[in-house]
This record gives sequence, C-alpha cells and structure tokens, in this order.
Amino acid sequence: MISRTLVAFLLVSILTSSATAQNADEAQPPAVFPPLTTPQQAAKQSLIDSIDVSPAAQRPNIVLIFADDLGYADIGCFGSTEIPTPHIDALVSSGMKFTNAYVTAATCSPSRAGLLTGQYQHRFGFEFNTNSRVVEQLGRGLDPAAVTMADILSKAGYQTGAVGKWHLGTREQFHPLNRGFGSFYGFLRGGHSYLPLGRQLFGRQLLFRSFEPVSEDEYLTDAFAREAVDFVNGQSDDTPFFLYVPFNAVHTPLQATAKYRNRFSKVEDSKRRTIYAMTSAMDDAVGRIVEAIDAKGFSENTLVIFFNDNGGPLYTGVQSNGPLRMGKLFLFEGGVRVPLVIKWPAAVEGGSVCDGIVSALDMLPTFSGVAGVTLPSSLNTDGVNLQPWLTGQRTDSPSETLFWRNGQNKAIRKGKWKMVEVPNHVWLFDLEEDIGERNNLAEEHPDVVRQLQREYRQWEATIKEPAWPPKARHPQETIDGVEYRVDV
Ligand SMILES: [Ca+2]
Repeated sequence: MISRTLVAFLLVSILTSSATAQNADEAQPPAVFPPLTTPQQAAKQSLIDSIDVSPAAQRPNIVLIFADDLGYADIGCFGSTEIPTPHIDALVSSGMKFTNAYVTAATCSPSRAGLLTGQYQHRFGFEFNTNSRVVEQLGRGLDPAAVTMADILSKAGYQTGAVGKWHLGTREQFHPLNRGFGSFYGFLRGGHSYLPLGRQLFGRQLLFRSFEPVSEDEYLTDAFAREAVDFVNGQSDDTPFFLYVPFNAVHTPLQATAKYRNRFSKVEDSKRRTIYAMTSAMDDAVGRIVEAIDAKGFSENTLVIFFNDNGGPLYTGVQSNGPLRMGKLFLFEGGVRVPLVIKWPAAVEGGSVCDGIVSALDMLPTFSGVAGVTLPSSLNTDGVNLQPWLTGQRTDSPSETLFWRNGQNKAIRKGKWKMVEVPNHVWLFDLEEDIGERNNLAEEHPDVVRQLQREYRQWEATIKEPAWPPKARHPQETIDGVEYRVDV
C-alpha cells in the first residue's frame, strides 16, 4: 500500500509541476493581457508613486467582505425570515445600510474588476466573465496596467491581504500578490469545492497560499474565516490594514456540512436546506472576523463592509432576490442591486440608512479618502467618495446615474428611472413606484427613453470594446415575450 506521505508528495509534485508549467509553458496561446513590459511597469509604478498621502489622515482599517451570488433577500437585514444572519444584521445595527447599492455587472468576474479598480471594467475591456478553464488558459484577466485599491492602500502604508475567490485571471501577472496584496489565501478561478477534495483533487481546483498550492481540510467558508481571523490577529496598532475577503459562498457547488445543515432540519427541500446552511456558515464567518477585530481592540476605527458580487441566480432555484426582478446574469434589478452595509463606529451612526444610489465603484474612492489618499487626476475613477454620507454630512444621492453593458444588453439608472434595452426592445421603469420592474413605461414616456438613450450613448463612447468575446453558447430567457440573450 502506498503511504499517505507518498501520496501527498506525489500530489504536491504534480501540482507544483503543473503550476510551473502554467507559468512557463510557451505552447499556450498568448495572453489577452500579457505581463507589462519594463517601460509599462515603470509607468504604472510612477502613477502609483504620484499618489499623495496625508499624514494627518485617520487611516482606519478596512475589511471588505464580498459575498458571491447571495440572494438580495437572503439575509435578515434585507428581508429574510428563513435564514437567521445575526452577525451580518449586527453590522446594520452598528453601521449604515444602503438600500440602492449596485455592482457594475451581473456576473462574478467583471463585477470584481469594477470593485477593485473603481472604474467601469469596460474601460479595459473586461465586459465578459472568465468562467471556464479554457477561457482562463487564454490569459484573460484584469488588465495588468489597471491600478487596484490594494495598490493604492499599499502605497498609503496599509498592510494588505486577500482571502477567498480571486477570479481575475490565473496567470502570474493577474495574481493578487502582483495586484497590490501582500498576502493571499484562496483560489484563482471562479468556483471551488467547499468540501475537502481528497481523491477528487485536480488541476482546476487549486487552493493557494501565496503562489504555493495547498490542500485544505476544513469546510472552505470556515477555512476562509480562519485565514481572515489569522490575518487580523497578525496586525498591530501602529500600521493600518486592508483585508479583502471575497467568500465564494454562496456560489455553486451547493455544499454544506452537517454542522450547518442541522440548523435547518425543518427545511424539507434538500437543495434549499443546503443554500440556507451555506448562508448561515458565511454569517458565522462574518461573526468570527468581527469578533477578531473587536478582540484586538480595532473595532472603533475599522470599516467593515458587507457587499455581494451579483444577485442570486435563477438557475439554482433556491436563492431569493425578494421583490427584485430576475437575478444573476440579467441587468434587471435582481442581477445588479445587492445588499451593502458599512460599519465604522468612529464615524458612522449605528442603524443609519442611505437610500441614495451607490455603486461598487465608490469603494476605491471611499477607501482612498479615509486613508488620506489624494488620487492623481490621471488615475481615473468612476466612483464617489462616500465619506460625507457615512458621517451624515450629506443626505442627497451620492450618484445620479449608473450604467451597465453586457454585450447587446444595456441598462442605465438615472434617479428614479431605470432603462433596460436589448435589440428591438426597451423597458423603462420608475423604481420609486415599481422596485419589481413590472410596469414598462417606455411608451408612456418616450421623452425619458430618448434622454436616457442619449446619455447612454455618451457613456458608451468612453468605454472600450470587449477584450474577449462572450461564450459561444448563450443562456436565453423570454421576458415579457421578448428574447433576452445573456452574454456571459
Ligand atoms: Ca457571483
């Protein structure tokens, strides 16, 4: 019988050699975004070096928790009566809840690109997902020239770390450690088993600590909580930190351990019971992270943000987006409006609510603002520094207009209006009266449609064509008798 040690050695050897081959294999097709040339790297560094940091800034710690495919109404503070989420709810009672918060895409990967760069990801061609092994082998990922919030916060003297799902490219030039993060534990692709893989271990499901493949014995959400807690415990008072925790919960595969499933023993549908269990596990993980922050005495001057990358998918059949229409993949509200909570006891009044329009794009300018960073004008951001709203100085809407594009599907929100346009059809909704996007007012308000189309064209003229095409096979849905083709 082969010993466990030998098996482990063989596995590590295989993994290490395949990882090396992935980095060095000349036979692979050229990357869409190859590593930067030396002059390009120098230009990027010079841009980062030009960032000005005020020595007088409060420099709070920042913990950005990013859920995956969470249903809009699957946490207590956003309406769930089925899944207790006391730890996420507690962020609301000691922070600010945002009821009109959006991400920049209805799928995982582009949404992360917009979040981390503070720019519409279309500005560097990141319009479509990078969701299969083949796509990722083609070297698609976050344009290495793009500056991330981790680059900026590192420059501002923050200790930076990422724990969880990266999904912004698998090659070395896209790796979190090359995008401003000082440490990384997690996986680079779009999904991962939550259960220890054992004999199922194969190339596309690699976990890494920094660049090194590792195996994991814990339920993955528990493991990410452990790693995030370890990161917090390793911090000191004299240096601020930025921790990015993109859980893959509650993305497929739907898997949960008995510990969490047993909490929902009355739920008969097995799949539903599993998603509830996965959500509950993530809530526990949030609780462990907050507890670690409290135990270290960091609570007062730490921003804890709970956010989600896109709406709950319809194809699993078990997430709830509450009153919102459709879900992941679609530009209706169910795809792009997500829960957002920001806790920051030093500045934010507990239990406060912001009903204005905010976006994932706002995170980078907000983090820069609180860190005392003045961004150079050449470092473009499409977002707004939310500090005056967090402190209660302002109560108007942080943003007036937001845009989305996913191939042939277009959407704009301007004030109360939301327009979704596909070839040969336009929907216009008044979200103040109709959050569920049921009543199409396009024929009633042709002037509004024309105005929104004009503004959309102006925005569209500022973005790039997609750097790679969508998948050849398109999911398709009939909505109000109209074919809606999803470009993923
Ligand atoms: Ca997602």
